[in-house]
Amino acid sequence: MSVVDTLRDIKERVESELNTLDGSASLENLRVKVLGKKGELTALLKGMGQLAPEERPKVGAQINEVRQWLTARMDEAQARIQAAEREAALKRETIDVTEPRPLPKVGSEHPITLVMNELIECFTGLGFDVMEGPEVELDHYNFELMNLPKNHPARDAQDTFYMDDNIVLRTHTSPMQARAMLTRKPPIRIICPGRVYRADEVDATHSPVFHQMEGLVVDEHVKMSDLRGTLEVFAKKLYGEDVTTRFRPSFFPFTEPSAEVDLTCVNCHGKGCRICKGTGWIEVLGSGMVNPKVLEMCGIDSSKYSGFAFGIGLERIAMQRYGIRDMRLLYEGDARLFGQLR
Ligand code: 2U9
Repeated sequence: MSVVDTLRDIKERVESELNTLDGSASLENLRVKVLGKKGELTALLKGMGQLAPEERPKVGAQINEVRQWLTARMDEAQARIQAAEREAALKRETIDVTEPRPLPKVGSEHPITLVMNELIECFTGLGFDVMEGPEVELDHYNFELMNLPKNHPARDAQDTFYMDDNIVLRTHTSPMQARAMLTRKPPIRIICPGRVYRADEVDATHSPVFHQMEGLVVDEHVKMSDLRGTLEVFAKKLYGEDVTTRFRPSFFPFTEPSAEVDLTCVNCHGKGCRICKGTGWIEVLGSGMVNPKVLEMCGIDSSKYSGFAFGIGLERIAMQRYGIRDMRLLYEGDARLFGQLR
């Protein structure tokens, strides 16, 4: 076949192959096969040695012309193929923002936090301030000012963790109330929520770390009926209008007189059931009139002022409210439990 025929043949073949290419890889193969170092066109150039010297310039020019033509056609094809490939990739990789996907797992606030916030809401609505303070306390604030001198038998019930003889993990948030009395003038109306500690064994109803909220009111003419009225409002806000309170005599060194406060059982509304062990009442908190000795130790004139105080264990409220039977569940952080609570 003459060089001219071969060139025509190559042009026709390349032309038809360019129309049926299925991607940039096969275009590259074609380019190498025709224009590469060992390609068909290079072979033709190498074969020119066998031609008559006078024919060489003409044939050389023809081969170069075809090379330029082929290069231009392949560049065109490359641009076309790359555009198509980009288009296909865009289609393939498009994100469908309307496609439903699994919802992220959402937890909730901890049951203790839920209860604490609810109580704070209730008491701030009644005009109480919130006061927080250190969990590591001086023995003086935690015990002495609360009328629990060293060797007092009631210290047994509030055994705690001693850093040294004078520094303890607080057993109640009462030290903050002592600080309030020492630094403020009556009228004082505060609640002190927070974490407290006792040297207790862990079981379904006890933990060495737990939470409470204490309240304190000091003013002129504060009476036990003010305590009862305040706790009645609290009971109804928290559990509903048909709930009422029952006071039973009790003892705390820091209050005199002292009372345990029961609320109508929310489960049976006072009829008696398994939850209230048939009594119709549920024990919820402790309270009393602030012991005049405590007032005096905290710099308040007990002949002019009186006060009431109460203490609420938050774990117990959370367990009643959310039907949690074992206190340990509150500290395990299992999202399956907390995810259910709102
Ligand atoms: C001052 C004077 C008196 C706080 C009080 C209780 C009764 C009480 C318990 C409730 C459940 C502790 O968390 S609990 O186990 N507390 O029964 N707390 S009166 O009395 C005070 C506080 C501060 C200055």
